Amino acid sequence: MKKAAFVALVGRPSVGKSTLINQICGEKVAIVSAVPQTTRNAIRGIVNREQGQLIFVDTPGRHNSEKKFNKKLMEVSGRAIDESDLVLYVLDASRAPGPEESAVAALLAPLVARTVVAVNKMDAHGADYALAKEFLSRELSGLAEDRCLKISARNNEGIDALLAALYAIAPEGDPLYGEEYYTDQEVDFRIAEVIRGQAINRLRQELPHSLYVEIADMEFIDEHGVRFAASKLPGARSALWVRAFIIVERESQKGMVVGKGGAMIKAIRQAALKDLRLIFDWKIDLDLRVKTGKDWRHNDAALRRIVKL
Ligand SMILES: Nc1nc2c(ncn2[C@@H]2O[C@H](COP(=O)(O)OP(=O)(O)OP(=O)(O)O)[C@@H](O)[C@H]2O)c(=O)[nH]1
Ligand SMILES: [Mg+2]
Repeated sequence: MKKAAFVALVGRPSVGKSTLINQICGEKVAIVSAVPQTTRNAIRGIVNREQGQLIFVDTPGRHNSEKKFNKKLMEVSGRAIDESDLVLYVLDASRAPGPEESAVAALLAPLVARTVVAVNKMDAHGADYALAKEFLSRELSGLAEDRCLKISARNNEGIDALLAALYAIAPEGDPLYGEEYYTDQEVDFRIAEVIRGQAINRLRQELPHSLYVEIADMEFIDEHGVRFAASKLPGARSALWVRAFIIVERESQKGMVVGKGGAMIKAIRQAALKDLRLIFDWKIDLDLRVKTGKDWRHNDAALRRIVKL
């Protein structure tokens, strides 16, 4: 019988969970940036090997803060852990573990029998595996020796051994997804994330945290030029037309996203289109605009829509 398991990727912000899920799946499933708390949703990436199917669930980085927005992200992470068979705990070897790392280890301690640890960024300057091991033997003491692996997600090193360790403890089961799938994300979510990724990587200070992307309208255009609502997929789709908004918290932030003479929004749009062409086969036309969603991070209804559980 083959194996099948949900594997939650868990760890502090910026340890490289999303970089890792992308390497494991061989596709850009989740957006990556140097800004902490980039991931806001549980994002699935599917891997099929001879041993069976593993469904990886990328999660928001675990951070200690009482802010409404952070608490929502922690809820997403908590739920993904609860709903998964296995946990892949990711640490950053180039940063000494502090109280926030201890909080993650304490959360995972009761789950140690179904946890595999990846000590990431072994390529980085100052990476210290011995320090990470010492931390783990103290704070995740039940972890078996062969369940802790050195990796570099960025350089694609150590991934096969990591997968082998996960398959070794995965339960038996039938695959949930057909082999042709590597993610189950909706088209509109994926497009919004690609745009957000390109925006985050170009903007500074508080802006990456202050923005989200909303797909306002989406139509497929068939080979005869007939337009269809995105929900009614025509057989042959030759093009996709999308109108999206980058939404910021304050009126004063709009100008920074638009840039001088519109240069910033133009660069975000072009880079997003380049990414989207790699993901989708269709020709994509993107109408990208900026608007204000006042203080959306403090608004329950907005948060429910943006950080879906
Ligand atoms: N040197 C090095 N950098 C890495 C590695 N993996 C990820 N990074 C970098 O670390 C930063 C954060 O990577 P992400 O994959 O977005 O981290 P994350 O854990 O998903 O972060 P959140 O979504 O905010 O929780 C990016 O700048 C990555 O390029 C690695 O193996 N080595
Ligand atoms: Mg991430």
